[in-house]
Amino acid sequence: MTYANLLLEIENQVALLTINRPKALNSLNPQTLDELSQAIAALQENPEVKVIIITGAGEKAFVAGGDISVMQPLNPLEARQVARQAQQVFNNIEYGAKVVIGAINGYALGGGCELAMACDIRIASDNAKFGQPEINLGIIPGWAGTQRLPRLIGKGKAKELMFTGEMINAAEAVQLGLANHAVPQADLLKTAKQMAEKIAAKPQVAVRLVKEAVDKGIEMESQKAFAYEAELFGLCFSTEDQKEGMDAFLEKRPPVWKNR
Ligand code: CO8
Repeated sequence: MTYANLLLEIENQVALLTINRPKALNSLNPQTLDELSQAIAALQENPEVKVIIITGAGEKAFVAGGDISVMQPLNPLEARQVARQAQQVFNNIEYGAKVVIGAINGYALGGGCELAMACDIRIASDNAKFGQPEINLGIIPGWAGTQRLPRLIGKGKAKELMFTGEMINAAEAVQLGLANHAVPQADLLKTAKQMAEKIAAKPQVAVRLVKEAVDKGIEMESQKAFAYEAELFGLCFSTEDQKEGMDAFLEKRPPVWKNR
């Protein structure tokens, strides 16, 4: 499948999906969002892919937000529809089966920061800038930023970023827990691929269940979340990989995962 505004490479069970509109700093217009939706859905189903990396084309931007020229004339119902549409795409990233790593290679602003936050892990290059500058356009974040940002960094800091619209750099993002690591730009994709391959080499049912336990459990009241974790923990004991992992440990040999 080829896309007008995305590039896709698959190597060593890792898909590298690049948002490719560098002239508009990879801002997301409806076509790019549609393509992102299709590409994510296809990669979630592709048995050759275990981990997905999302990045932006060029050295300047991951994604500089929703395309402001497209948003400018929207009426309230259209704006609500655009908000729901992108939220759905980002939900398919956060709640989909595969691990998604954001390789944040520059500006991650507005909808770009919201896309980054839907990823499971964010690795930032040293030139990255994160922010929710919607306030400067007279709007609020509409692609779940008001919800994912406080969940990631706490209410106070999230409100400060959204009230002021100020950008933070990669080191500040790491300090706040918005990015997992900051690396030199030249090392960004190598670091993301190494992490992706490390995760791809783990037993995939357990990887998926970690993701489900965290993403669904965090939305629940704690006693229900503990019970949910116990259910998923029990489910691990229906897999061949649980037997293999424990046999291998006791036999003092490396495990051979079957991913089932
Ligand atoms: N939308 C459309 N075009 C953009 C965007 C954007 N978000 N960001 C940059 N561009 C375009 C510029 O217009 C410019 O185009 P051209 O060359 O044709 O004039 C080109 O990209 C390069 O940008 P700049 O010349 O501005 O580059 P600078 O290095 O001077 O500045 C910045 C870089 C600081 C990133 C600057 O471009 C900027 O401030 N961009 C806007 C950032 C922003 O406000 N993002 C949030 C947008 S709102 C959003 O994401 C909300 C999503 C939820 C919507 C809910 C549904 C309705």
